[in-house]
Amino acid sequence: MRWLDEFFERGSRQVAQRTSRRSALIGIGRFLVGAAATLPVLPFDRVANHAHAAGAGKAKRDDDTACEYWRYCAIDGWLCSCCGGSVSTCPPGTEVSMVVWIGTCRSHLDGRDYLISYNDCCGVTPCGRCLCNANISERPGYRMGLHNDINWCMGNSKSTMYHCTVAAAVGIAETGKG
Ligand code: ABN
Repeated sequence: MRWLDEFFERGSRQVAQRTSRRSALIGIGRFLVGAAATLPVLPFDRVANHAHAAGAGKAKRDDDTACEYWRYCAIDGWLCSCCGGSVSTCPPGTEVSMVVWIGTCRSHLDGRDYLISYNDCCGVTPCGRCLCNANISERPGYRMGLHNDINWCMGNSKSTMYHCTVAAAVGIAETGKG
């Protein structure tokens, strides 16, 4: 059995010559990094978080003091519903702008597209609460009719001071499909 002893001795010497302690540590490190990346390390519940986030998003589409509220899809300004008014009424002491910005927003409630009139409320210093800047379908300033970063109070004769913006649904957008 001497040949068997020599065979294993030769094999172990070759392995020992080819590998060092450093390369063994590198191999173990690589294995651990690979295992951490491919295996689920801790058994925690990710589904609950997603369900909560989806619920929060939907709640905000119904909350007229949140920028995610469905009628604010093309708004740029302070929300009057955070400033003593509501989604469609100006706060007491202000007057509604004569000029408006019209946007089209899809309601998640019935899936239809609505024309939304974004009027500014004027005559009092800027409200400063709940600034929203959604700007869907807005175009740069040189396309005047398609730009919403404008003080619509400028058309009022009494005062051009901007306070906040309301979003009144004024019609249903035609699809053109008949
Ligand atoms: N339409 C809201 C607004 C007012 C002043 C300046 C920019 C935008």
